[in-house]
Amino acid sequence: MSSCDSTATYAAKDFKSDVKPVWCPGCGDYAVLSSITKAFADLGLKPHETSVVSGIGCSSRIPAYTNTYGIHSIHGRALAVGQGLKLARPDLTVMVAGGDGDGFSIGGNHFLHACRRNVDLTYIVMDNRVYGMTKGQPSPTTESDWDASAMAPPGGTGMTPFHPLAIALASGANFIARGFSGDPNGTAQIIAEAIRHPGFSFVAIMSPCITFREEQRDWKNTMRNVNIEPTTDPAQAARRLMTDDGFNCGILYRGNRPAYGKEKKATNAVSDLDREFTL
Ligand SMILES: Cc1ncc(C[n+]2csc(CCOP(=O)(O)OP(=O)(O)O)c2C)c(N)n1
Ligand code: SF4
Repeated sequence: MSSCDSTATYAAKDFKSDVKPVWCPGCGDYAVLSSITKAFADLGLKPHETSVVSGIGCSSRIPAYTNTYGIHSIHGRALAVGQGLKLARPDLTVMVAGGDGDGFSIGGNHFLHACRRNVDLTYIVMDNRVYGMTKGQPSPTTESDWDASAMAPPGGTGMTPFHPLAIALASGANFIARGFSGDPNGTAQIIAEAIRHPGFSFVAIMSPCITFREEQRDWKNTMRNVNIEPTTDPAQAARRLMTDDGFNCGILYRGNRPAYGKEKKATNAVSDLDREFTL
């Protein structure tokens, strides 16, 4: 990260690194990167007070492209790393980001427990309903009959897709929203609200993989903003989510559970750790 002035204000471009993304031209993740950097700037954050943590996947390359602290961690473990970082450094704004394979398949158990633990961080999943980086295998959010890739079984997996937002709600997530890469400004606003909200905030961003799911280009005709007041009632949110067709964008649930660790500050003093491990 280049040096930062703690009195300066930073624009979205200042949160982009000099590394040129290697994503396929037209990948939705370019717009998600812009929404994230716009949200950081709109909130008046500073690069040296912000961090982006990811797993592995095309979408998980995002820490390299942001001019903040960053950890490009291990496939499926981004939330474990991000929660540890936030507990050790509560002064940092922590964003965890990655794909649907990373977050809901190998990382699925971390997702459930991050929702209920409620550490104050924002989790962005760029959902393209496929494993992009490894060339087109079905992910937990892939439609059960999708078999357009040589990597998918004929006739599809036959498995009911994972419903990330409903699962987040059932697991205790405090802020649940859906964005679309085709609406970068609207998505930036949602991300900014998610960062502002105390506790674990989950934002699923529908972000087309135009290489392995070309038909997702059509999402621009199906995604819609729902201008509804976010509910604080989990039962109402559950009804909304279970009757939702997967294309409603906006903040769908905003709970008010206190964030984990507000009272229990993590200590990273070496003497305390030494004492804990003394036999
Ligand atoms: C432990 C481990 N298992 C498997 C892999 C192989 N792998 C790399 S990325 C990936 C899936 C990526 O899909 P997703 O998270 O949806 O991200 P996308 O590439 O679509 O953005 C897999 C299975 C790995 N790197 N490490
Ligand atoms: S393979 Fe798909 S997800 Fe990966 S960079 Fe290309 S378009 Fe994006």
